[in-house]
Amino acid sequence: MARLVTLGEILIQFNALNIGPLRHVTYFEKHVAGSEANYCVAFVKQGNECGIIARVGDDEFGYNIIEWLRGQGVDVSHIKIDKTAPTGIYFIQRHYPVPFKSYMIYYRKGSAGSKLSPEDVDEAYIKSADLVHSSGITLAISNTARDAVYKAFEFAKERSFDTNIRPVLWPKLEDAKKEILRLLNEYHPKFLITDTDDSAIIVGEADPDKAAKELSNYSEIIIMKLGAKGATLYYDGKKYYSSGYQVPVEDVVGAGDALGGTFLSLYFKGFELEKALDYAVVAATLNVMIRGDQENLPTTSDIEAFLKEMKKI
Ligand code: KDG
Repeated sequence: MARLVTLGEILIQFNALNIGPLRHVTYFEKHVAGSEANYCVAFVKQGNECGIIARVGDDEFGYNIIEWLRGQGVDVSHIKIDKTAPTGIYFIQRHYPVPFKSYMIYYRKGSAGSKLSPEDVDEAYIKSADLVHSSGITLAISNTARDAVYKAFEFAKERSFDTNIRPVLWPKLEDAKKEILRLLNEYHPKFLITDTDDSAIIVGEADPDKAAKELSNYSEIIIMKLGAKGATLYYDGKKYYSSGYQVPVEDVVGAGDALGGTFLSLYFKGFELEKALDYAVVAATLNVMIRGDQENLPTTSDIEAFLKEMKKI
């Protein structure tokens, strides 16, 4: 069984029950979210192990996160309770003003999660993992969180990185570019998960093939997420496109993490890369059909049931 360790902020998500501008939304539904926690649950669902290094507040939301993730089979032994700051939260506005899009409104500045620091990174724990994963979100939330990623990557056997640029978390997009390129240059993570919005910022290319060519200077295996169209994999000079499925869309937030976490887990289970991508696209598809980032993450056999019945678009 493979073991993943991720580092990042775990958040409480309040997802609007109705679509439209939040000023007119009365009811919200609560979920546990945060990109690296989503990766962990997706990884565990395929029968592997995952632990997350993070901080939560000494509050109901912090305990909600720990209990939920423990229930999903995630190793929560390295989630610290920070008494000095609250658990970060965010709201999701859905399908407005652009249908099928979701908008995240964060209340996380100074949160416990952003206080993640190198002292939270246990060298032995990192060394026990087959893979260490983090994202551009963790580089953005604080200098100490960024330093924690560097420390973890230093001790990691193998690395994975999702560019996940959230523009509001960066003072300017130029900073996102600089910090992400610095990390890619220093560690050359084997797996790089990205999309064309992010590649346009990082390497100045929104064309997936051209962007992947640039990014192949840093990573061996690149996944370009293409939203409802699916995703393309680039490896060994080859390209493999896996198209998406037409399904009703409730909320797209978290779909990329579903895709990345499922792909990585199946890779470590010994799947061929292309088959792992096909399965990962199914995980992302199921993810957009509900509110919440983790509740619809499928097991391998759920994915197989889907593939038996559903046709690609
Ligand atoms: O990828 C989904 C995440 O963006 C969401 O769960 C919230 O982690 C989050 C963030 O920082 O945007």
